[in-house]
Amino acid sequence: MTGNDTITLSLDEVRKLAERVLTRHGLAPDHATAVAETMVAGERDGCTSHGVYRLIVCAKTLAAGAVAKDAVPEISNPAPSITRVDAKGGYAQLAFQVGLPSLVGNARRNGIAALAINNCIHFAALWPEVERLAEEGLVSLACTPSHAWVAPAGGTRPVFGTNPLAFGWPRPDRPPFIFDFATSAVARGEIELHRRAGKPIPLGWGLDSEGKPTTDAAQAMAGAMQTFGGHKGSALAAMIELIAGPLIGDMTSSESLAADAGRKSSPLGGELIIALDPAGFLGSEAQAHMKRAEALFEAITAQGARLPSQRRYEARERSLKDGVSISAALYSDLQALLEP
Ligand code: NDP
Ligand code: PYC
Repeated sequence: MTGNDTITLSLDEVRKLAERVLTRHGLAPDHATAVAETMVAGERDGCTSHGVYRLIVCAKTLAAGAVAKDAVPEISNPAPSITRVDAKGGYAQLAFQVGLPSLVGNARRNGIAALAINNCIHFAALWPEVERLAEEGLVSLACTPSHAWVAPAGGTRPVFGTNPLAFGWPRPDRPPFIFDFATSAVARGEIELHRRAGKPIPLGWGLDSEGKPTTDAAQAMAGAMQTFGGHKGSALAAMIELIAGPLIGDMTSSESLAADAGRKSSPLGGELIIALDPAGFLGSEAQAHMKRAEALFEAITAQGARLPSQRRYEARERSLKDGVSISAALYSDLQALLEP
């Protein structure tokens, strides 16, 4: 359906469009299915910085030869609770699917387990992964570096990636408690969407090339993005560089940007996912203690504050019923990606 400035698509139409664009650019079908699904999820849940707009980024990354289009992820278990998946230069989504059963099995056996994904191209939101683990009854954390675009608090030159951190907590008879955000003030994708729409960005998101605060999206992208929460976001960004970089034998965001060699492709490197099984900590008392967490959520919502993921679940409900609207300009750019 077409409005003046927007096009409404069913989720199935979004999925087909994403798969067609990805396969048209040479991505193998198993990767295309896995990658498209995360874009559908992003669009469906109103997380547009990681929805179908990412097809433009994928097309550029595929055309630059920066991603292995038919990589076969290789799984190993270097220690009893640790799963490693070498993505072999392919997108992270399929590598996650390959590592998931081992991560879940190890967490159930040992109470805590980790999955290190190495050598992957990563452009995706992390909440689909922690949400998937919550479906298994597991608490989890996920993080990944990206490209060095973000200045440390007090500095003016990029060192960190936008380094997202996601957390998932299963809830009895309800969707899980999930948060997932960049440790920069906002994801770079959000700044790019402002640039595309010709909209200014709020102060606090970025600095221009001379280190001065700017409201110009293009200048912030050319200069340096800022961390959220000053020194606190800066420390978390550093932690993510370390635990999803050197700790798992993979790249920091600076190394990823250097490896990109100016191609402007998606980040290359690793991701760390940690899963905790309440039953491993609590045995037969797990359910009773997990129920106690509900009082915490109630104390938040009872005063009119909202839980992270609440907006996303509401958006999901609407999208499942009515489909999603994307701007006519973006739709036209996506159609252009299908041209020979
Ligand atoms: P936001 O700053 O929008 O923060 C998103 C999180 O905060 C969501 O969990 C959101 O819940 C929650 N939230 C927002 N507002 C409120 C509120 N008022 N009260 C309670 N909770 C709130 O997102 P970012 O721009 O930082 O990140 C967007 C996405 O980008 C993430 O999914 C992240 O994984 C992805 N990303 C990926 C990168 C990569 O390298 N792969 C790099 C950087 C980011 P809700 O969804 O319900 O609004
Ligand atoms: O939006 O910051 C971002 C981002 C980086 C890599 C994937 N998304």
